[in-house]
Amino acid sequence: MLLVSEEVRAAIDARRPVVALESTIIAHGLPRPRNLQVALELEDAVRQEGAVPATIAVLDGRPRVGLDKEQLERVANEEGIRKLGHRDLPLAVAAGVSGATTVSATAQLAALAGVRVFATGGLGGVHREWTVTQDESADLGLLARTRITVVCAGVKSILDVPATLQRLETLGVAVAGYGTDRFPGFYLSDSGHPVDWTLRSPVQVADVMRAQDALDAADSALIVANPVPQEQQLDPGLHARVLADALRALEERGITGQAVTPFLLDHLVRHTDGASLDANLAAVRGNVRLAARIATAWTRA
Ligand code: PSU
Ligand code: MN
Repeated sequence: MLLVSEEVRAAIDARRPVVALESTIIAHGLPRPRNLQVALELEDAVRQEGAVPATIAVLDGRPRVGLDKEQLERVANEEGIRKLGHRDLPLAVAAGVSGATTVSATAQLAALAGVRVFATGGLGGVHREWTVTQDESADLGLLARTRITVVCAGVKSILDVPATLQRLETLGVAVAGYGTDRFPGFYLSDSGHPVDWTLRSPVQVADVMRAQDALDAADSALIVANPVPQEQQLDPGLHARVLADALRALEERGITGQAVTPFLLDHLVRHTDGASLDANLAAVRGNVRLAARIATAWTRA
């Protein structure tokens, strides 16, 4: 049922480095037409680092690992393309529809295909107002039982970051800062919260992955939290103001469920004159390059 592109299949079989990329960020996380450019640019960045990109999505009911340019264009431009978490995958397949995959769905399909390293922007997590809405991204539960290494700039700052870190602890998901002892804040280099572990090279990350395979029977993930460079972060004062605004607008409009994250991200882009987009892109670019280097160290391990 899973369609793995020829290039990705050949790389997996030859144990050459592959990096999985999600498609929700393209379809629902970035404004058009910039989104297609970014999708192509991220694939390029993976190649420049000597790895093979495997962007993941569902097209006409077929989950695909590795998209060609035309398929990437569909993800970026198709009107009404759905957002699919992992629970949606069987429903989308049976209905024959197309959808972009979130972190949870992408991680599930990547693991199924045998891709071990995955890069994204920021993970989903526990939303503010959780006590009322019970809104916690399915990303967390899936990462608790999927053997994959996710390189991200922490969790999205629109979330309740300390609550999300606590959930990751409870769920038994390993978290390490990359070159930092601070948990990154997506648009910001530092979320204001510490991490217990710091990794400083792709080889060190690969060592942890090997140890996971030897010791962890739960098949949980490894989160490598890689901060956006400080000179490219969003101005923290602007971030705080616009985010407060965005959260107010969310409540006023009564937006819930899957629409919450895209609404907040879009609000930040529009009310920071694109500065949040620049920070988001800087973070994703850094993550994609690091993921390629980790995948390389992993295939050599
Ligand atoms: N990171 C980004 N932009 C995004 C997302 C992550 O830089 O749009 C997406 C991811 O696909 C993540 C999803 O899995 O947002 C979380 O959505 P929700 O909160 O509805 O689970
Ligand atoms: Mn949610």
